[in-house]
Amino acid sequence: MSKIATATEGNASSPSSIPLNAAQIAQFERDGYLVFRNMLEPQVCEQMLAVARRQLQEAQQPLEYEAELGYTGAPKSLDDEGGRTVRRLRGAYDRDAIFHDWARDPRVLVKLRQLFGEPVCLTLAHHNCVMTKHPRYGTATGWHRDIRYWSFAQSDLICVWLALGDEIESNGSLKFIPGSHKLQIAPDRLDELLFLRPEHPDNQALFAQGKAVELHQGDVVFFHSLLFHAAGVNTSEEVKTSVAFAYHGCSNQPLPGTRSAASDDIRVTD
Ligand SMILES: O=C(O)CCC(=O)C(=O)O
Repeated sequence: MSKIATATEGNASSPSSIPLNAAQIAQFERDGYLVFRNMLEPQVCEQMLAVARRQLQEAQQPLEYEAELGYTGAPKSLDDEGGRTVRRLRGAYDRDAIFHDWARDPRVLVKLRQLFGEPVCLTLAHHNCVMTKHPRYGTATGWHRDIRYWSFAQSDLICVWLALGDEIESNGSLKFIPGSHKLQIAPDRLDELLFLRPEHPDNQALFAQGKAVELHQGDVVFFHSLLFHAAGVNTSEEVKTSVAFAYHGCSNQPLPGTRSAASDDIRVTD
């Protein structure tokens, strides 16, 4: 369990969105992540889970399958046993109003506006998904920085990750290396997919600093796109389900000709 201080958002029916205090802003800058307990009401989380389960059942596209990623332990092809195990329900923003509304939730946006210090944009190029970690065929994710998914002028995006249920060690909770968003990492410490090489001697001390961050239904974690993080496998019987969106300051534009530039980018605050 993370030892970092956390905030409880409390009653979402209140129209006011609680801004970050100075200590939280300093904590995000130092550690690269910030946890908020109970930001979203249980009944909304349950509604999201019901939508996600139905869409999984119906295999509603666009989907990303474990077999397509090819991480260790993943089915080798879509036609192998477990080959249709879903990793991401992609395009969450357009899947259902409940995800769309969450991406624009004032409780999230007021905080992002403070952290970026400028108007906030939502990128639909990656994340923008319901993440599922299935028992058995759901794979562990090695230590990486999410910036590998995007191409922006500055590597300064923030992922907002919402837990729809328990995320604990036994079902593959997230682990973070606090402060690692500020580290310069020599290219030879990374593999071709930009994961920290498990066998590289210089990476061992870094792995030892990893902290598991347990989340429960309605908890939210913000983390910087340069923060190294990882997650384990799901040894429970239940699918672990989370919602992930990514944001950037609107002056930080996607690089022309990239996938980031080809996707919609939506200004979500003044
Ligand atoms: O395995 C997980 O749940 C972590 C997912 C993740 O960090 C990613 O796909 O970038």
